[in-house]
Amino acid sequence: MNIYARFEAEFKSAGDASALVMPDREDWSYARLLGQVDRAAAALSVWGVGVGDRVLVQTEKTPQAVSLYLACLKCGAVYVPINTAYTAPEVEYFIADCEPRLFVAGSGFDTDVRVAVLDGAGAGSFWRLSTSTPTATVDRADDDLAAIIYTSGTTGRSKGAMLTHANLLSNAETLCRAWGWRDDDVLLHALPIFHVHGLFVALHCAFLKATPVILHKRFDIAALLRELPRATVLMGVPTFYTRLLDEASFDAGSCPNMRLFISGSAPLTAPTFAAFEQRTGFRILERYGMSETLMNTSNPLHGERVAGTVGFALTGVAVRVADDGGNELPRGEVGNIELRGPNVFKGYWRQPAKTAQAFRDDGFFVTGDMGTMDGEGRLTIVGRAKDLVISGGYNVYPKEVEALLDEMPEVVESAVIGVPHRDFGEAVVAVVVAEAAVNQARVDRFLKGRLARYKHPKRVIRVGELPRNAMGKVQKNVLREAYVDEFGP
Ligand code: MCA
Ligand code: AMP
Repeated sequence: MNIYARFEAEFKSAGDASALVMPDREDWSYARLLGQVDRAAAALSVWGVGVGDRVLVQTEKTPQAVSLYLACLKCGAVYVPINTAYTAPEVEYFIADCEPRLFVAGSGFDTDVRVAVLDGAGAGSFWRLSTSTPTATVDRADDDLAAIIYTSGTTGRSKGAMLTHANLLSNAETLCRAWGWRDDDVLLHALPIFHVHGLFVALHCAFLKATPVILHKRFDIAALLRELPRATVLMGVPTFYTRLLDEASFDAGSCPNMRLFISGSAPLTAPTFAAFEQRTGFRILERYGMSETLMNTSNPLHGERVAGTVGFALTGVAVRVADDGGNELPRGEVGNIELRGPNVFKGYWRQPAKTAQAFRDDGFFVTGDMGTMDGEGRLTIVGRAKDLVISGGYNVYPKEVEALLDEMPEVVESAVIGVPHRDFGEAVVAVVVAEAAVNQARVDRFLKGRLARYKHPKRVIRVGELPRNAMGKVQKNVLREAYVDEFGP
């Protein structure tokens, strides 16, 4: 079934109830959201978008952007959102890879594909000639594509994870049940909507029950504190919680209606969990997911939420900790986290070899995360087999940064690592061997316009040589240990 058909039925019953609540403008009711989705669907048709066509989207977080996402689902188009921080060369890669019928951008963009501007007027406006005549929601089979989410890549190039209507709907229903979504819930939404966390996990829970979403353009601590009193659920990356704790005025009185603080996308440390409980009385519920699999495990709504663990397999999801051959290990041992279930993606867009590599013969997907499971089935993530830095919930692939650094004339070689950082959890650090002095400012200048800002190293360290093992491979663990206190103990 088309997941939008489910939302549409809920939206129709909700009628004039608030859908999107914005601090700086009039609320959108569910009736208004339905109308805007129809308008956006009509606009997609004007722009020539048909069933199965990719729509690449790089726009700010606005109610119009939400309606565009829903319209893509409604029309059977494949929604491909990308980070607004990406630079032109990064965007060119996604255009070449997913071959969109239409690229919807926040502002003008110089490229060969058809570009519509979401928040502008004139000939390039996405909304030109669109009408609000309702069109029928296109039927979709369970394994038809709903979205492509670009992610990871040990090679440094992103791969598109193909997510189906059934992936999205089954996971949304599972989460609604697991987290006991209520008819009177009010979600405070301050995450970006180009990743699974903000786009699917957060919005879908609210949409399945047609409950209000307080839509913040971005994470702004002052705005968040203002809106917290009327929210019942907040979903965030760990940085949200450390920043809330940095606010002296923040305590239980700041969130009188709250019932659930949820954290994910990066490890929530035990000290943050404990400090949050001490300050507010709330035990943050941590869950674990991936772009390829949506949500896999969650600490319980009722029952013990254990700091440092990501809880139990969600209903219908099989999780195992296995050796390198895919054999399940005894409880308590550390191994590869592997999963299977209706949440697991269809494969990597136009990458059959990479898709085949990622799955075991029995259908389990190898996540690249390392973990251990206790006797009760509670999962703890202990590290990553993949070379990946997670900074403030954003993934940074060291290879991508290293490849660019190595293009600098004075750089002989580089190693990019993640080291502990109070605000971002991990911060990107570049360790370089260089023929001439190379400093932070020089690196920033070189990377400007080539690499999104959040991927830039927050520290550049020049060394005589990189540590290598007997095979000649750079020992990143040695570097991580050497610079563990780079941003303070
Ligand atoms: C911003 N900057 C960052 C980051 N964000 N640097 C490193 N890591 C970051 N995450 C840099 C900017 O480039 C800029 O640098 C400076 O910080 C200020 O930028 P600003 O936009 O004002 O930052 P911010 O508003 O403070 O953003 C921090 C943030 C944001 C709120 C933590 O990064 C964020 O919303 N993260 C959530 C990401 C997310 O949704 N992840 C889920 C994906 P300069 O000043 O030098 O120019 S993972 C997922 O979906 C899976 C399935 C899952 O399990 O959930
Ligand atoms: P992405 O591929 O961008 O969706 O990022 C998914 C990765 O984020 C996972 O493979 C994990 O490494 C990490 N991740 C997500 N949630 C958690 C969590 N609660 N604790 C630790 N790591 C997490």
